[in-house]
Amino acid sequence: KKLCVIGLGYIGLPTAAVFANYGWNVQGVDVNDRVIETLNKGEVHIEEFGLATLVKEVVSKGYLTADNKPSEASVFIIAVPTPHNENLTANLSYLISATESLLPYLKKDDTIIIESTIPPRTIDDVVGPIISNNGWSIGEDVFLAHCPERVLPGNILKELINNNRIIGGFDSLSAHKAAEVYKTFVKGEVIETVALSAEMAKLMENTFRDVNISLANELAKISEKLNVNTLDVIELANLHPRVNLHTPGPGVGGHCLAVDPYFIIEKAHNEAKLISTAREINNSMPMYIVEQIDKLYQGKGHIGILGITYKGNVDDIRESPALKIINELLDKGYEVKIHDPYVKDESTIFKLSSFEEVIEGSECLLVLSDHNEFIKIDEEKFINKASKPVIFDTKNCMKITNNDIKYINYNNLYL
Ligand code: SAJ
Repeated sequence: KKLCVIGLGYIGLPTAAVFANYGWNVQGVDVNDRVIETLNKGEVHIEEFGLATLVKEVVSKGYLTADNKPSEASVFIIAVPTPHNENLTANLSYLISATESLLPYLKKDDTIIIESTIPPRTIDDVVGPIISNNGWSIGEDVFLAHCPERVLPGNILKELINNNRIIGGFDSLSAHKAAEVYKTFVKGEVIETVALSAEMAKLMENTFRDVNISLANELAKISEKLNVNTLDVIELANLHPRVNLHTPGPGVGGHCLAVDPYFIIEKAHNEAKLISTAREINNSMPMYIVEQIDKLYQGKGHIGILGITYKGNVDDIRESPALKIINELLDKGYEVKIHDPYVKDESTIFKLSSFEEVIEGSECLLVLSDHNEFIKIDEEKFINKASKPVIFDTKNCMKITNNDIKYINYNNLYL
């Protein structure tokens, strides 16, 4: 059983490692030589809970190897990024070149699976034709399916195995073939459907979450007008058995929620009104946070940033609202120091500092990611070193006990 995984990022690498752990002979392919070198040493280039141990094990046993081009396999899985272009349409160039790269190695009865998130109709209109134009009859000679990944960064290894899996076939035999592949380790349900439904379901999952978060962010803005304690309201409303308001924050980041809704908007611009508005609201939040800082500090002061990743306990800063907030604060003339225990210096243009450096002389600690490390901080040290011990916790993640610290979150921001 030979499997080739093209794209060794946040999804491809854990997927390759899990298949290798379940008895597949896996070849990982990436265009980045550093990724290949690291992996062949049994090491990982991304931070994900449990991944380093698993990779070390499967590489040392010889079940997982990495290379810069595919080779023959019975199953090909493509997990390359689908970023958006400047005009917010999907950039399918990595997906197209990954598909083309496997054509020379394709043989009868092979299965090709696209895990990358894609706009509706991409399997039928883009990937399918690349394969059939090469002389293959899909559903007879070779098989093609979209099996969108739905795992939560930070909990990927567990969710890969336990979540339900949607298998969208180009045709029903393709769906069946791809389902068999995932049944090697998926404990959740493996549901066969058509490619278009799988594409749309994946996008709607993230869009649902984005719209729901925008509702919470809108509530935060309404609360400012009405002097309402936002977080209390959400907690109370969520006591209703059929209500699940999400949580307001500094904006929505990451490579999924902040990107995927545009794939629907691109294909149904006039109809996707609520989805577009939700994106606008969530995109407005970084500026909204800066406005709150301005109200408190009128454009000058030392702001210490805690956390720049798009969410807690991950090292990913893609589309992170923190980056916009920091740039804006710097433009306005604030002195900004930044601490993030998950981010390596080389992955950001900003200079990173230790917690001690950040609190030194700070007028305000602005919390932008809910890392576990921030739940409890050394409050005494903060009080002693800060110029004013104020915390603005946009993620409502801290437990502050000392009353000498002025602690602000969405509950008391406007009081
Ligand atoms: N956020 C809020 N308020 C909330 C929840 C999240 O502001 O109540 C923010 C986070 O801080 C972050 C962003 O939203 O900036 C996205 O974080 P997330 O934890 O909601 O999701 P991701 O992007 O890490 O992963 C999502 C997941 N999708 C769903 O839960 C529907 C995951 O299951 C998908 O596999 C992943 O997108 C993906 O790859 O598509």
